[in-house]
This record gives sequence, structure tokens and C-alpha cells, in this order.
Amino acid sequence: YSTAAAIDEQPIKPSVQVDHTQLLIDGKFVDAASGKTFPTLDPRTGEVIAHVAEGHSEDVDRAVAAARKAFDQGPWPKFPAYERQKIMLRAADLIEKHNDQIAALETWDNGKPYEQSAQIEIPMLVRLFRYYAGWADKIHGLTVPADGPYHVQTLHEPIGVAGQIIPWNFPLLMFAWKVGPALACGNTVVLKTAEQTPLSALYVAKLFHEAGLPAGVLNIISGFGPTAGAALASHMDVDKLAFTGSTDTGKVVLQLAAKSNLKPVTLELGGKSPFIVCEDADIDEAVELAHFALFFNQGQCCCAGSRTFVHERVHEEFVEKAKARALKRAVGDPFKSGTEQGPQIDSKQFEKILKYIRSGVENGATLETGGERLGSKGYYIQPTVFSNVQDGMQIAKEEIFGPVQTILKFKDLGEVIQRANNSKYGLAAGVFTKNIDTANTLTRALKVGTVWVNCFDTFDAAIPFGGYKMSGQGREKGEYSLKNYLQVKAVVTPLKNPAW
Ligand code: TXE
Repeated sequence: YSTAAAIDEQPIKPSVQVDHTQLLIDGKFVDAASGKTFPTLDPRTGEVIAHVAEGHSEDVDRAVAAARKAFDQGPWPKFPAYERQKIMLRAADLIEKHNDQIAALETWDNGKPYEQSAQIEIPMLVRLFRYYAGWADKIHGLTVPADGPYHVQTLHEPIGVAGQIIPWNFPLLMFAWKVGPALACGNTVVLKTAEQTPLSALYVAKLFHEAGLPAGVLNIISGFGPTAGAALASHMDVDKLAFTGSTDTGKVVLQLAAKSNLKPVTLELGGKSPFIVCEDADIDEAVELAHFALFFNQGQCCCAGSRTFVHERVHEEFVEKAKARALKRAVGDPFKSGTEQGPQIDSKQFEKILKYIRSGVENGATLETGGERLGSKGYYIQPTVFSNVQDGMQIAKEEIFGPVQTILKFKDLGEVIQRANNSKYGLAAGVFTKNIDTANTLTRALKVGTVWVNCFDTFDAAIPFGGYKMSGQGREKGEYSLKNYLQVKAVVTPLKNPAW
């Protein structure tokens, strides 16, 4: 990876300016009621990019009132579905047109490589909105063959005002996973962005308004969790809550929802996903994929393959090659072409990761490479690989959320299934084998929401995603996501002349 001196070079200037820093309520950019702002920082340096309006409960109240009005009196849920579809498609076209500016904003605020933003994430954002636009006019109920002389049908209706709270690791993709199905089903939205990454959602929400979205349908609140986030989760006039973030905060928002108006909640939380390399695997491919599964997005993925289980017969070779691959990882300014890894999001995450690395060393895991910060400014961390990791170690049990690969050795299939499932999480798993029977056995046995076989992080818009156990509740993406945003109404009508 890069030298400290390369990291400490003058950061590359992003080719975008920050146009929107206010809250977006009822179709207008407005200051927070308190007039307060907070700084959003460049993870490359820790310096301020912009001061952003800081939403509190009064602002959440204003946004929910606007969303309520747009739902109850406005056109959105009453629009023919085709009109909703057209607006979503127009928004997707505009996002595509602004691809490079949005990507630059996302990278600046988050630190992820610009090429990843521009070539993967923003195109995926466009794809997600087109996918959900496609559903808008295909949502319908059933005719039910009930006993007795009744005509029975179900109507699938929007729930109402959706409250959505998202994290900072994929600011725009999380925005699309939530806003896409909500709008397609005819709901209105109040979305709170993460305090680390407020900028890109404001830009994209503005494009939705340019595309013809009526005022009040999509409101964006920047601000902090315990204030703005908690106000949204406990709001009496929010009809549904969707949350992505840590398992601890997931428990808090679920309680707030229960204590207020019992709004239904979907949760997409943490993980400690096993990546299982069987003895018959092609080792070079497995090393590359395991590297990607862990280090992608600076290791800041809920589904990161963060427990790399390797069969004992190929273990030694795998460790050597995994170490060599990590040493080759291109860490540097995310705006530089070819960069694979930028800085971590902020000082809190940076310190958390370094603490986990220290605990790995103290608990007797072998530090193969890395383990230190890189450079003297910003939040860069050396790609780190541990071998000889034991199941009971903190680094094997808890979510590190950083560029730290932990390699564990296994002997047979029964053992690795038991150990892979021995986690409070159940988000995803990777399985690397050429044997179809091994793949089928693992696929059925693993208690996780996604199994990637000989691939990882394949995130098509149509594939559902979500967790077993403490990784969450419900599914997002795909057709499954629609039911999070729909009420089912049964309509029963007696048949007066059943003989006909
Ligand atoms: O998460 P939080 P943080 C994991 C990862 C990371 C850890 C902590 O392990 O190291 O969580 O990150 C809002 N009421 N993931 O502190 O607190 C907050 O403002 C309502 C996994 O960033 O869960 C932000 O918008 N909302 C993950 C969102 O919750 C509250 C992605 C996420 O923040 C709130 C991110 C409250 N009381 C972190 N407190 C994933 N599943 O992908 C905070 N928030």
C-alpha cells in the first residue's frame, strides 16, 4: 500500500461545489428552526467541507406535517401509478445526467474511492430508481375465494408517512433502498441522513423535485441520532419506520416506535459474515474474492466477509497470499485514479478500528500485516490481516467495520457450519467451493439472509437483502421491499344472488 508521505500529500480538490446545506421540507430548502448548524468533515483531512442545518424535533415536526399533508391532501398517493412512475424515471434520468457531480459529493463527504462512486454506486442508484419506478404500476391485490356467498378482494394501499433513518457507509444506496419502494407504493417520506454524510441526499432530493415530485412528498432532515433520529422514530404521526445502522441503535428505534404509536419497523443492522473457503477452491480466486469481501468500501459494509474461514489443507497458502494481496492494496486519496481504499469515515470509527486491532494482538492472534494508521492526517488505516484467530476473540465476534481481515482455520464441513452459525448476527455468507454438494449443504445450513456462492457483494436491485437474528427484521430491495410500504385491506361484499 501507499507510503505515509503519499497520504500526506495535498488532497486533490473535488470538482464539485456544495450547493445545498439546508433542510428540505415541503419542497423548499429551509434553515433549522433553531438556526443551528453542524460541520460535515472531509475524512481525508478532518477539515470542514460545509456547515449544514441541524434538524431537531421541531424540524421533524414540520417535515412530518408536510409529508402528512402531501399524503392526505396532495396528489401523490392519488396519482395514477403511471404518473408516479414517470416522475421516478425522470428523476433517474437526471441522476444519471449528474452522475459525476453526485459521485464527487459522495466521495468528498464519505471518503470512498471516486471511481467506486462514479462507476458503481451512482449507476446503481439510477438502476434502483428505475427498478422501483417499474413496480409503481404493478402493485395490486388479490381476489380471494372465501367460504360462503361473498366477493372478497384485497386492496394494497400505501401506509402513509414513512420515516427513514440511514447510515453513512453507502449514503445514496441506502437512500434508494428506502425512498424507491416508499415512493413507488405512493407513500410520502421524511428521511434523516447520517450526520457524517448529509450532502449527497440533498442534491438527489433536489433532482426529484426538478423531475416533478410534488412538494412535501420527500423531505430530508440532516441532524443527529438522539435528537432528529429519535424524534422521527417516536413521532405519533409517522406510520412506518425503516432503519439501517448498528444493532444497538436498532434496538433503541424499535423501542421508540413501540412506545409511541406502534409503527411497523424494518431494521437492517450489523453483521459478522462468514466467508468459507473450502479445500477444493481455486486459491488465487478465493484470496481475491475474500479480500474484496472484507476490504471493499474501507471494510465499512454491514455484510463484510469479516470471518474468513479457511480449510486447514489450504490455510497456509491462503494466509501468505492474503497477506501479499493486502500489501498490494492501493490506499490513498479517493479522488486519485486507481485508489482502492480511502480513509475511514471519522475519528470515532478510526479509533474503534485501531482499538480492535490492539485487542487482536493482545489476545494472541498473529498480525500478518498492517495494524497502524497510515499517514498523519485524516483517517487512513493500513490494510490489516490477522491469522490464528480463535472464535472467542473479540475480533472474531464483534463488528470491526474497518480494513481488518481475520482468518480462522477449520477441519470439516460440520465444524465450520456450527462455528459460522455461532454468532448473534446472521446477515450474509460467502461460500467458495467447486463442489455442488458442498455448496448446497452450506447454503441450506447457514442461518443468514444472503448466501453468495463463488461470488460476493452482488447487489442487483431485484435481489432481496436483510438479516436473520440480530442482523435485522424484514427485507429490502426486490419485490419483498414493497410489502414494507403497503397496507393490505380486505374488502368483503355479500353476493345477493349466489346461484348466478
Ligand atoms: O451507527 P448508528 P454509528 C455499525 C458499525 C459501526 C457502528 C456504529 O459497526 O461501527 O454501527 O456506527 C442514527 N435514534 N454500523 O454510530 O448509531 C444516526 O444518526 C434514532 C452498521 O454511525 O446506528 C444515523 O443516521 N436514530 C451499519 C444512523 O442512526 C439514531 C451502518 C446510524 O447510526 C439514534 C453504520 C437514535 N437514538 C454503522 N442514534 C450497517 N448496518 O450497514 C443514532 N441514530
